[in-house]
Amino acid sequence: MTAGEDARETETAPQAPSSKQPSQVFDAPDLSAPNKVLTDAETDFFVRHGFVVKKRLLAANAVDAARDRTWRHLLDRMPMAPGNAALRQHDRSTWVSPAWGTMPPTPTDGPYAGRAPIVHAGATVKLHDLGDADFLVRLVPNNLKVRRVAARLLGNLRPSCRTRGVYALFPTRQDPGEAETRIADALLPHADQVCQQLNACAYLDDVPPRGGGFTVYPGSHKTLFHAHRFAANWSPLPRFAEVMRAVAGETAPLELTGSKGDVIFWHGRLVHSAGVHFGQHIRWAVFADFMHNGETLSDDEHRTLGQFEWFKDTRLLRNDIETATCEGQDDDAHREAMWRGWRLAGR
Ligand SMILES: O=C(O)CCC(=O)C(=O)O
Ligand SMILES: [Fe+2]
Repeated sequence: MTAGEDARETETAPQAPSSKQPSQVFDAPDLSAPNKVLTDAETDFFVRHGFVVKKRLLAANAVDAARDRTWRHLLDRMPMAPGNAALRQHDRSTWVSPAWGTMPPTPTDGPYAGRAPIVHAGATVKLHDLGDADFLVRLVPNNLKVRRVAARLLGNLRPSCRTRGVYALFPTRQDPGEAETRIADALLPHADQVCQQLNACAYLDDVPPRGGGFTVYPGSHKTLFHAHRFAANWSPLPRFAEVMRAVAGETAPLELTGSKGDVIFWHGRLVHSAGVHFGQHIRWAVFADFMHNGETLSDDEHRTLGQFEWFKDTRLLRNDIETATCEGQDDDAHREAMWRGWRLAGR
């Protein structure tokens, strides 16, 4: 497996969309209201499309401080290729197509087994080892404003101990005109593994159009929900690959532009991709996971199932709901199955 595959494709199921729709730049509507954790319009948007954006939910000064700390970590830990100019936080010319040095191979045992602490593939860098840093856990999953929204959607949350880390997309040297013709090819639509109920993607800096914004396939959470045997646990049915191909071939994905401090809440079954990027900025995003506080499998049980992903804050549920029970039933039964146990179902 090449470094590129390691970074961008191990999240994915066995899926190889034969044709893909290009993404459309999307500035999500602000459906919030003062003093409301979540308005009905926001909940309805989430139910319908599988995501909702809470604009500037994180305090700007806390985000700036987190980005500075992330830079320090990056400069500390990332080797540059011999002869490549050093990366500098305040010199944008050094951000373009950085040539990273060689990293040690992915550990096969120990705390980082299965996924390197830092993964880089070309312009993508995933700082997983920063994922449990206090400042990040406080900024995103344990931030009261974030947690209230997650709880309003999902209900009783499992305590959060980490994020997946900071995912940076660096600018590359390319001709925007030419890049424009390759938008669909640049996308890697996929669904994540382990236990997927609710996720957050928080922007640590502004994300302009075609600047790598998190890209979602609206409505795909409903289709993908029924392509799994269980409601939350990774359990693709035989038709999964075909369903993925249909989503990638037929759904116009939305590239979410945004501002520093925006938080995108997305349903765990939503098909998504890192966004196309031919801008000059670095796309900085923190990914976090939320799930119900139910009984989960042990780490060893996850290893046996090939589902141990140390950098995520989810675990397989021991008593997950079987989705197949609503097979052949009407739309209401499907809807009921999909939101069973979620707080939003009983609002
Ligand atoms: O960086 C992104 O925008 C997406 C990353 C992603 O989907 C993943 O790592 O599973
Ligand atoms: Fe993903």
